[in-house]
Amino acid sequence: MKTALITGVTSGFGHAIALRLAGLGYNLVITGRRIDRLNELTKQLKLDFPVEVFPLCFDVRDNEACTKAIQSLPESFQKIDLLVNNAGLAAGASPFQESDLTDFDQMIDTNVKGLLYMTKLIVPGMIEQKSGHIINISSIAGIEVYPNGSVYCASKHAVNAITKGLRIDLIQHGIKVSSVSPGLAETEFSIVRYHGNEEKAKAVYAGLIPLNAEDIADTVEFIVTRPAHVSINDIQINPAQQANTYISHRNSN
Ligand code: NDP
Ligand code: 8X3
Repeated sequence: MKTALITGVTSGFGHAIALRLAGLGYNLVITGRRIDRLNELTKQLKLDFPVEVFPLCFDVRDNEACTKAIQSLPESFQKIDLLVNNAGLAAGASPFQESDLTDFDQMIDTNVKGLLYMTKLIVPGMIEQKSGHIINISSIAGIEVYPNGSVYCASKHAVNAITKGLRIDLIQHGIKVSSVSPGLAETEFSIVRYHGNEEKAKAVYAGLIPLNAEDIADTVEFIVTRPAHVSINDIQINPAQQANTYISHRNSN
């Protein structure tokens, strides 16, 4: 049986990806900061699927915490076949000059440095076993830059550069590296971005049917179920009503 480590399973994409991979028969290492949600998901996964699950509660911004968490894995969970770097966020949606530096730090530290810390910890094992797959959850924000999103977009552009670099450096070790770049998707993402303002968060999706977490789990399932000789490098997925960052066809009522 293969083992997948997914970061950020306490909500949204990560939660759906965990359930989907369990359905595909992966044993799981699941991570996040909210212990109650982590424990609840662990219980659900163990009840619903014949898989082993090991929850790890830590903040991906803290390299020491990441290292301790990975070192604490029991032997049966130490061989990671699939790493899904999903934990991430946008914080704030204001012009650069009006934005808060702590929001900048949080996005760069989570989306870029957290992803680097986790990848650095998992890659040596994959090199040793001469196989593995890393899926980075990026964003349409890694492809286009939109108003009031400079640092979030920068963080996801960085994710794309890291993805491409890893793909080049790890190919000799039989490790696949993929990215998934969703457009508008309704999870807790916008509530987090607007610091808990649910009205502003809801308005992001007004007049269109956004992607949902299951759509992203579908995409991850497609990527991991290709034959060994096929690598899905990058997938960009949008709601049917979103052409790009700037053009969405929204219903008027
Ligand atoms: P959610 O807010 O629903 O989920 C984010 C997850 O990331 C949570 O499980 C959260 O767990 C975890 N997380 C955030 N910060 C940290 C941290 N410092 N340490 C550990 N875990 C952390 O958002 P989504 O599911 O939508 O987002 C998942 C990924 O998808 C992100 O990388 C996001 O940028 C990307 N994305 C989202 C899109 C969208 O429109 N929704 C579109 C494109 C990409 P906890 O709080 O428990 O730590
Ligand atoms: C989240 C999607 O459009 O807000 O990554 O950048 S968007």
